[in-house]
Amino acid sequence: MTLKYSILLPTYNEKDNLPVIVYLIHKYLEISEIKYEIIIIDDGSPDGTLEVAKQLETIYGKDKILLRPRGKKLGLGTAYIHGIKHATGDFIVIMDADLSHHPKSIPEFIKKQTEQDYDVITGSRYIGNGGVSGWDFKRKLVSCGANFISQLLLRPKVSDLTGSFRLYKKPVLEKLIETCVSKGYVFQMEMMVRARQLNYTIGEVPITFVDRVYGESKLGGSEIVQFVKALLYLFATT
Ligand SMILES: Nc1nc2c(ncn2[C@@H]2O[C@H](COP(=O)(O)OP(=O)(O)OP(=O)(O)O)[C@@H](O)[C@H]2O)c(=O)[nH]1
Ligand SMILES: [Mg+2]
Repeated sequence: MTLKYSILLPTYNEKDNLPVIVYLIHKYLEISEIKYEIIIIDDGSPDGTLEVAKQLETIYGKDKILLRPRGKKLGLGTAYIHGIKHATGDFIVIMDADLSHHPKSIPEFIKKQTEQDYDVITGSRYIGNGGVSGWDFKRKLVSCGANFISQLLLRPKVSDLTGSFRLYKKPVLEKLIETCVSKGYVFQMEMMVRARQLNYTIGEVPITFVDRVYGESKLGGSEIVQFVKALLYLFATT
């Protein structure tokens, strides 16, 4: 039996990015002969992302593109939960739709997973030839700082805690989501901390994170405060 991969794409105002990311996923997975479906969870984007998604559904087919929209912006965490409910794959890939995560890494994640039957594969900016591109000094400092402090406090043995480009065995992801309490940026980090607690095996693959090309970035002071609070909470409770 061939394994199937469900790729979750949460979107909010990604009308320019969506056709590109879907094209790239299609391209890289077809050449690697990987069986997949793309689940697009759009939260009522005012820019008309859903209309673009419908066109993509027509082009690539209903077996490849599944539209699971919600009426309004309800946040990333619940978008994943919503997407998983509709996933028919054995594995789930979670990635951003803004081209920060390059689909060419997906076959690399899959290869790594099969090497040792890992429960989770996470893309890492901090190992091998991984890295970031297009970030100013402040953003680099925030990301490195967040990762460094998290490493120090939580010691999760994963080099990139705050990243969000990952592959999970479906039941593992379901279990982790059920266990995690935090929302927002810190959610990705908690997933790794809980994965360690539950003795899941985690493999890492280097990725280059590229800053979003279209649309606006929203990392601000309140996100940072929220992150630090949640980090301390995890430190105290795990
Ligand atoms: N369905 C859904 N998707 C969302 C929501 N918020 C963000 N997204 C999507 O989730 C992914 C990650 O969000 P981003 O806005 O890129 O977050 P970020 O990378 O931390 O910040 P940027 O610097 O703005 O790129 C993107 O594909 C967004 O379109 C939401 O409330 N609902
Ligand atoms: Mg982004």
